Amino acid sequence: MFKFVHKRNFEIEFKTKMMSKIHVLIIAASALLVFSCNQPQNQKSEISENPIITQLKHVKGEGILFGHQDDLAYGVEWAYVDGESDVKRVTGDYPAMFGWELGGIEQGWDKSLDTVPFETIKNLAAKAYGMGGINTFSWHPYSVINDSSSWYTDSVVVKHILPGGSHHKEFLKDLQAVCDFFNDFKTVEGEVIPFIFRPWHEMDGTWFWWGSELCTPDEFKQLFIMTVDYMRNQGLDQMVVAYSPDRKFNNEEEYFTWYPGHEYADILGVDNYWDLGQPQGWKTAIEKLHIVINAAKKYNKLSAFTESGNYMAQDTVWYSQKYGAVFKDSLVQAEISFAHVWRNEKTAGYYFPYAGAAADDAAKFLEEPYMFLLKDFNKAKASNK
Ligand code: BMA
Repeated sequence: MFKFVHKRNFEIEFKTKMMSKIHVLIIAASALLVFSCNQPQNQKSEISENPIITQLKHVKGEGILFGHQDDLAYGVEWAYVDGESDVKRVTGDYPAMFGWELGGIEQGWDKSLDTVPFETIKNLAAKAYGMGGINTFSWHPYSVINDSSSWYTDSVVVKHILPGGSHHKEFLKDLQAVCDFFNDFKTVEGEVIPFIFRPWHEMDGTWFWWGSELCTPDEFKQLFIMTVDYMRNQGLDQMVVAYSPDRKFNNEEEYFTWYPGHEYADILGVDNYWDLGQPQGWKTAIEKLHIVINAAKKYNKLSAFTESGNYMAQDTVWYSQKYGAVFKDSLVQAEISFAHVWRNEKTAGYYFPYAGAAADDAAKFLEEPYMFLLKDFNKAKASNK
């Protein structure tokens, strides 16, 4: 079993009135040396970081993990073909990150709202883990207030599902279904599989019932905290949490408007489709990522471009020249951990090109040495820095 301990920042204040700064430094350094020499080895091993965090830190600056939603389950021209993947068809390799959707699990459905059976998700995600990949999960639940989808924005929901709210208990049943899924997400040998959970994303937008027009920042934070606390109390220590607003912020303060606090987020992300659809929009996308990166650096978090994609390959040079332009930026290359694009579905729309000129363009972008597919990621993990 893993034992994960969340790191906290320790601050030490030195009183400098009576002593010179150099004097203080010498004393502090000697004290640290004596302290660390006296620590028994087993005390260190108790603090073990989540393996996803360790891996992402290890490859940071070397490569950005490319991710794709539902990649192993279906593509535009196929579904449930063992070993198949649109990213692999186009590039010759699997993505390094695999995204999955849990919406519908709270309804007691066998399949997600994107029609993938939950058992299949579990098996394919375990397979992805076995191949060396990282899994990230989103959840677009129906609301317990009106039994409508995440995209139904005619009713206030959040405040009613918080502790003390009229539908709190009902919501916890929904959350329990998510916990049950993760508690059963293991390898065939019964090993717990670490995963990223990215709940309540794009809250700064207005298209979800947890969006900015239907709850206050404080209510949203309570929702996020309640969700993560509940899941951690279920023993899901293998979970890494991502905070992932849409692109509607212009500075760090705005970025953190909905932030639940450092204890509740390991990865600072941003979803951004919009800017990359605008002329020169990649410049804006970089600006947004810089805000995320600088915040992550300040608070010792990882940063990620948590969602994007080009709808139906409408722009055949989007991958190399729009999205691709973002990752040419040196700060982005040095700091961003992963870049995830949305699913490939024929009628709902695909976001990674599966054939033709746009697919060649995506392949070209993914040949960049700093974009990691699965083999690149596995190779980098194996190397000692
Ligand atoms: C959206 C679309 C929907 C899908 C939802 C949840 O962006 O792809 O078709 O149901 O995400 O995955």
